[in-house]
Amino acid sequence: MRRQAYLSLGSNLGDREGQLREAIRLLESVGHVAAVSSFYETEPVEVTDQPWFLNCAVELETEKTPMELMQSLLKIEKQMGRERLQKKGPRTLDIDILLFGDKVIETPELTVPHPAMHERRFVLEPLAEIAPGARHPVLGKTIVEMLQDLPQGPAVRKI
Ligand code: GSY
Repeated sequence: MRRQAYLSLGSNLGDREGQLREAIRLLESVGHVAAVSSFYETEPVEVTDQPWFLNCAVELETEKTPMELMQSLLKIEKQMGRERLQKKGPRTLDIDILLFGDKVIETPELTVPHPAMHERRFVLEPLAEIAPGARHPVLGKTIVEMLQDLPQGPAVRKI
């Protein structure tokens, strides 16, 4: 069964744009890349003493289960040389599953919807471009509604 997943991609080390573009290319082997947002220059959150990120959102149509998708995304991150040196620190590539159809998943390995997506402008602004009316299955709000609820926060600039 083909499902619609929304992903957040980010990079703040090395050739950020090249890495995002290569990751999107590799995602074609995991499913059909149905939409890609603009790229956004974003101020880091949580660990603020690190380079600014380049972020985007992707809509992926896939036959994989959520766990299979997570494994495929980890493989792409690894293939692109990601090392986890510091928790929430700089990285060449990060791919998070934001939404997977209307599924709600809570396991030790994977939480969907992504537990922080509704608090992150760097996630919601790109996502609002490609899926403004997609609904968070737990909060019941659309992406645009979640974006409107956000206080002004760390900078997010479309490039
Ligand atoms: O969770 C994704 C990695 N990440 C980011 C990010 O992608 N963008 C911004 N602006 N800040 C971030 N902090 C972390 S951790």
